[in-house]
Amino acid sequence: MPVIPVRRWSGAVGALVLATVAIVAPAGPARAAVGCAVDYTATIGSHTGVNTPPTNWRVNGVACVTDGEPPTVIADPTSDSVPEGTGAGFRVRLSHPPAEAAYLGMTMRGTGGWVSQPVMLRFTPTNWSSWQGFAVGSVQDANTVDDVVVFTLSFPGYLSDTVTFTQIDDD
Ligand SMILES: [Ca+2]
Ligand SMILES: [Ca+2]
Repeated sequence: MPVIPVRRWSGAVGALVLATVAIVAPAGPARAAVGCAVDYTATIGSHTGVNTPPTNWRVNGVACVTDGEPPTVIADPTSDSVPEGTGAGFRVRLSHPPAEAAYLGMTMRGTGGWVSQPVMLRFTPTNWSSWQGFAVGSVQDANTVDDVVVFTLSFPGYLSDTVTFTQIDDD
């Protein structure tokens, strides 16, 4: 992991505040920042304090992570069974805050008849960690096939996630 030195920070004993930080990134093309959590240790006189890494740290506009994983769309559950003619659903959120609000991209691929809400889920720098629900329904069909549909959930700059629903056919 590259180490990017913090050139300047300021504070006052008794009210230590990380007021201004200048980050000098190595020259070269922008790359997804992985594992760029920031730790610092401050030693002032006889006092030593260690911070907790910020959750909204970004490098080159890309959200960093504190656990070594890249920003990702998180769906739950990622698979489920749906009795024919009934409903199910999933919930989704982001692993890290985005730089700006955007709509979740959603595509469906599979077989059989499925219905879903005519809504778009939007994530912002403030609601990114809150689960948002999405309902899906299996349509009654005349065949005896356990149809399957896969939802692919995408967000700009994030790894996608998928949710697979398998119909439990009742014919
Ligand atoms: Ca059927
Ligand atoms: Ca079927």
